[in-house]
Amino acid sequence: MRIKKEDLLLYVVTDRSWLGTGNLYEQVESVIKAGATMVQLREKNLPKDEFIKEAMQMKKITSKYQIPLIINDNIDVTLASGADGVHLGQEDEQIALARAKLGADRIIGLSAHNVYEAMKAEEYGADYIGVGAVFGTTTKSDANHISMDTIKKIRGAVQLPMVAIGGITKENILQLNGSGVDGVAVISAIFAQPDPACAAREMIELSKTMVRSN
Ligand code: TZP
Ligand code: MG
Repeated sequence: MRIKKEDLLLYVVTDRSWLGTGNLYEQVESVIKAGATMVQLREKNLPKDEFIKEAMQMKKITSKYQIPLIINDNIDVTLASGADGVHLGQEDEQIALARAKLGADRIIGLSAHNVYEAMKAEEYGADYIGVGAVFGTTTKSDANHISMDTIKKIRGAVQLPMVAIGGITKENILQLNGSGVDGVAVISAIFAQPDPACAAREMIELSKTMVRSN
C-alpha cells in the first residue's frame, strides 16, 4: 500500500508567503518533529529547476522522519526529486497519464469536490483524495466551499483515504467530527502561526480526537 489513513492525520502544506525571514526547511522540520504526518510542497511561482532543488532538499528532511513528501501539481518535479508522490487538482494532469509517468510506487492524491469526482478518483487509482474547502479560506482564492453533507456522501461512496482541506483551524476542526475524514490538510493554521511547531502539536491531538469520532 502506498499510503495509510494515518498518514493523513496532519498533512501540512507549505506556503512561502507566510515564511517572512524564516527558513522553509527548518520550519518544516520543526513541524514534523511536532507531529505532522505528511508534507506537501506547494510552490505556485517557482521556476522548475528551483522547485526541483527545493524538493530534493525537502525530501532529505522527510526521509529522516520517514514521512511522505508530496509535490503539488508537478509530475516532473516529483520524478526528478525522488518525492513520494504528487497532488493533482481536477484541472491538472489526468490521473491515468500521471500514473503512467510515475509508475506503480508513487502516491497520487487528487482533489475532489463531489461524489462523482471522488468515485472517478477511486476508479482511476488515486491513493487518497483531498476534499474542500470545508471552511472559508483566504489561502486559495478560487476554492469553493463544500458542505458537511457532501463530505459525508463522499465518505459513503468511496473507500479511499480522505483528507479535509480549507480553512481548518484548531477552533473549528472538531466540527468535522463524524464526517469520516481521516485527517486534515492545513496551511495557515500551521505556517501563519507565530509558533508553527506549537500549532502542529495542538492540531495533531485535535485531529486524532476528530478521527476517533468517526
Ligand atoms: N485547496 C483547497 S482550500 C486550500 C487548498 C490548497 C487552501 C488551504 O489553506 P488554509 O490556509 O489551510 O485554509
Ligand atoms: Mg493543482
